[in-house]
Amino acid sequence: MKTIAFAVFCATLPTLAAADVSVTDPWARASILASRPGAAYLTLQSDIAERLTALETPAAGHVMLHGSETDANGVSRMTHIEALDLAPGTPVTFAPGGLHVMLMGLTGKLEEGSTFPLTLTFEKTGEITVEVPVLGVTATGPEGAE
Ligand SMILES: [Cu+2]
Repeated sequence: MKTIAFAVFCATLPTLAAADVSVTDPWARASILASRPGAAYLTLQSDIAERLTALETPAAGHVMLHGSETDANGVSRMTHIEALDLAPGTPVTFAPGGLHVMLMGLTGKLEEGSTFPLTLTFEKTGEITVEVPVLGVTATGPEGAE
């Protein structure tokens, strides 16, 4: 019996090894009102050339990938990014004032101390779901929880 179980385990290994993308340090900032969009941040790294094509969460009706740009007058505005390309071995860190996951149409206030699942869809790797902790309203990163 043990031999058979081992053989099955080996046969499934190539599928597991296909997870070339890592999604780390997810976090979101607590929202004051559910009527305002929320924002979530994380770090992506891929061993292969990858592309993030979609994001989804039960916490929001519509999820968008946004960047931030500052124009010649120093006014910053958000830009919608259709798909994010990942170069092999180069981590991409989302942060306030830069790349962020925009959560439109929140189904409820993002309460500090709670978490919500966020599913990212990659062109080759497929779906990866992470649990996003909600930090305080003034948090600036995963270490700024206090
Ligand atoms: Cu935005």
